[in-house]
Amino acid sequence: MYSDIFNAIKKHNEMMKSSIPLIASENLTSELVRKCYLSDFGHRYAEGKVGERYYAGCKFIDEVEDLAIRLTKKLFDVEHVNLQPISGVVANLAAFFALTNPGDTVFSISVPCGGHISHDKISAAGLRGLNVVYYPFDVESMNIDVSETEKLAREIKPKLFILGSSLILFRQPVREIVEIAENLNAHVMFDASHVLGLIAGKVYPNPIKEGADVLTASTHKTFFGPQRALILSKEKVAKKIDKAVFPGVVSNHHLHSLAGYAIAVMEMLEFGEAYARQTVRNARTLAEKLHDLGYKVLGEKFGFTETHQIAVDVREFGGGGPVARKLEAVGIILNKNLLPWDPIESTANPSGIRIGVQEVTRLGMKENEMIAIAEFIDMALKDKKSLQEIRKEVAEFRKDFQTVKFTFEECPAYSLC
Ligand code: DSN
Repeated sequence: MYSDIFNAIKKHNEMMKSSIPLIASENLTSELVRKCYLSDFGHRYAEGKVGERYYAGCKFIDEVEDLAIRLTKKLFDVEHVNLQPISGVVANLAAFFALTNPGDTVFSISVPCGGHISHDKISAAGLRGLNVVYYPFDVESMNIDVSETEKLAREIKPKLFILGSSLILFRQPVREIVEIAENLNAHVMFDASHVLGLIAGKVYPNPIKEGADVLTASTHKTFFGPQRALILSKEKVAKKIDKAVFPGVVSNHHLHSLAGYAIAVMEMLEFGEAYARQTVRNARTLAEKLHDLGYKVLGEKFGFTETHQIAVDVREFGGGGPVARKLEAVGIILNKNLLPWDPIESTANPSGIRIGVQEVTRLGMKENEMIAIAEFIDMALKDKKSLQEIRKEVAEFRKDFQTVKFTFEECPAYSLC
């Protein structure tokens, strides 16, 4: 029955309302963005570019896409923008088609070191027939080892350097990699899915300004958008990127969420800097508190984090699998995560957990709430109270944070059902 679907959504909303959402790849959209999802744009097709569509009836869709492109150029100060990829993996696949040929060697960050699956053989890079070599990686700084990379690059001569990660604690050495790439006549792309909102908010450097040729990103992690993606690039690769997106890997580009994305860019232009600053402050506060409570938070020598993320080695508590399940039982929702020393096969119970504070920041939480969250985690993992008792306290704590902030009209976090 159709009511089963709405009941499931209702129960999901109730669960989320009383929980602390800490998945680093998620966020909430404002009601203004959500309204766009319900519009007739979601029933239409608009293949092609603004003003050059293959379908009639697109003149108002053109207005929206044109404005979204202009605002995105303003926000990121870039030469070229393509807003048509419908997900981060699709954006990466398009970038690989534009910048490489099958059989080319590319550098990427391995999944245990934080890289995204689409940068690897099992996903988009493999589908393009690329030979993937992993960057030498320094665990202490949780970053690429530039000098070892330079030596290896001279040997293997990659055609593309892929930067950006799913577990990204610190600024990656874009300028240094660009210098290495220039000597080899190779391209550099940065997958900014996780840090797009931090780039928009000017707390994370813009990789295009640092010399990368292409930036791909999903638009819904630290950015305020619905689930879709974009590609920013220098003009010199613009034509190849556009062709790889359409007719390459995208047909229709989901126009209701494109309209929602346009609203999200306006929100970012207005509120992005305040939001990004608070997000990084929150991440540092939570990391420091967890460290004070005795947890093995990665990146200690470097201040734990420069992003929305924190990584914790939880092997002494049974590993990331049992820890994520126990925290879910008290209403703290996060994910188990591979850490650099983990074999790729250990995804069921890796060493770590990854924590993202971008969503709780959008709900209006600040430093004091980060300290409370660290204490809830500690209570649960050290069995200081029963799980039921902590679950109740988490729900009580969450009652004060039920609206989406950093938007033109503050709105309920969960609107359907
Ligand atoms: N795998 C997602 C993440 O959680 O980072 C992104 O696709």
